[in-house]
Amino acid sequence: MSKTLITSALPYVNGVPHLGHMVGCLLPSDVYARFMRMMGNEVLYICGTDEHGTPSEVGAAKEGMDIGEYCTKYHNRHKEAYAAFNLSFDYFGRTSSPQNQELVYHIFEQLDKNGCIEEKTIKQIYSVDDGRFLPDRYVTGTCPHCGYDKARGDQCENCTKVLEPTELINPRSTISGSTNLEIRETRHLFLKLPMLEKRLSEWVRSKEPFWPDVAYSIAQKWLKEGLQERCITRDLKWGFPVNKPGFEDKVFYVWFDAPIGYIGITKQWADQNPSVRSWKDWWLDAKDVNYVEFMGKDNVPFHSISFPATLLGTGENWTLVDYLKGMSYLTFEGGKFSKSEKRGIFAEDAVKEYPADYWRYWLMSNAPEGSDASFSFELFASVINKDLNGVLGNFVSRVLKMTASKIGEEVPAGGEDTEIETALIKVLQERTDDYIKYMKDLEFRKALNELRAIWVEGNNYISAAEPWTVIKENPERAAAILRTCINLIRIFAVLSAPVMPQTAESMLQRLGLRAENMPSLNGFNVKKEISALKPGQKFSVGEALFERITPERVEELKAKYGSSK
Ligand code: B3M
Ligand code: ZN
Repeated sequence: MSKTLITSALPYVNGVPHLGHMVGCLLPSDVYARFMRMMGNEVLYICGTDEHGTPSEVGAAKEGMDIGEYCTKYHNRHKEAYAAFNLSFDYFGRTSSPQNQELVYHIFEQLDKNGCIEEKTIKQIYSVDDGRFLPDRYVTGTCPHCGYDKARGDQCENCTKVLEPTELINPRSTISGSTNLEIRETRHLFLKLPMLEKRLSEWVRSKEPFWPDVAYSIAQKWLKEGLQERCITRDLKWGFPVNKPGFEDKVFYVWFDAPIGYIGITKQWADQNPSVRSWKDWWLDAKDVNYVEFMGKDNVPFHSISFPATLLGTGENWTLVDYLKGMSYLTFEGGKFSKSEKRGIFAEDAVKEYPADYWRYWLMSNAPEGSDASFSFELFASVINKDLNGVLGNFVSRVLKMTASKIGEEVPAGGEDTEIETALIKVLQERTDDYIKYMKDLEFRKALNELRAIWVEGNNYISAAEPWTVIKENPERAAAILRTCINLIRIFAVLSAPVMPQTAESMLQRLGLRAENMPSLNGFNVKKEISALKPGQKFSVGEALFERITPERVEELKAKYGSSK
């Protein structure tokens, strides 16, 4: 069994996740983790909150809370929202854990020992009114590259360029809005990326055929522009204090400790679960690990350049990413999700309106893979009504109701298959193979297209076979058709399970089956699976699988969650 390590970018603990965050890394990583488990792989799926740095300091100050308590409060909120979305992490940890601190210190010591760290005196923005240095997000201003006027000191959200606060035009303090800023000198530690450039570019080149275009081109662009030394310490209170004499009053930069957090969180998990593998089996001198990372495209530079360089610089044999899935953005009703402007639907509210599977299905079939995608309640309603109600839900209820009323609540016996079934098996096998291939290749939109097409084949089959007509003349043959249809429900449940786990479970339950006993997707054989449910097996019709979303509800949702108009 091969080992698949999956990480989703660690969401900043401040604030709560909206649909854009969900589809930007969390949900696709979950679908992939579920899929890989169903393929029979040993999967470790890790995520957690990114707790250090200015975002948390700013957030805690806004709420007037102690920063540690603030992080715990929001860590729990993230955890609950993801549980409600059925994200199947093996562990959801925290970058502020002692385990992460231990790893950060170790990695830093190795880098320092190998001459990859340099001390430099630099000029930093100091706010006279706030009485402090203003690193990273404590400064807002105009991006020198694209002119975006709300660029943050660490990165421009608009053009994704990584910035130094001093590069911003018209800088102002994020804390007070003050423009009474001075440049003062302070001493910091830098990671000597130029020294690692050659090894790094060889490594990036070795990934060429495997990384999706976005990720590979971002990494190449960075390498072409030439790597610069990156400051890895900050004048902040919140963070891991630097373990080097003379720097104890500074902390490590959040982007230094956050990716190491993937390893730290694995160690947190292993420490709490003595029966599982050692964290090293996944991360250090690990064998047969295929490591897949999910993230928004603005995170790609950190994952394809600075984090791998950090690990390479230790001279130790750390697991490096094999496949990096960088997602584009999801917009809300044509604009940005914005908490402050009360626009956009947040994960914890979304599941109060409709079950998680509605959102999971919509988001995955519209995943912003190649380019940005846009969410609107109209689109949401139309997809749910058409695909989930009209195709999948309709098939399930039609088949079970008809069988129950004409024959009884059990898989019917008798009758022979004909060439219609042979043709059905052939087309379903082709589509299933494609579905599995796209999932393996992390091409989610294409995979979801196939999944929908598989359900459509069920409807085509029942329309062509017409059991409701056949039953009058030839009840045996009608029994065979309905038996095939009930088996299709099971097949649809199994294939849909990575995307819609609760729906799959509900479909299986109706057939008296349990989700734990689903067949492997590896080598999934339609011919075999289509007769897995034998005559006599009891079923129950149950409620409709999905609810239609009416135009009135759409208006209601728009009024409640805003639209950008
Ligand atoms: N917290 C950025 C973000 O949430 C950052 C990711 C860290 S991954 C190690 O977009
Ligand atoms: Zn910019």
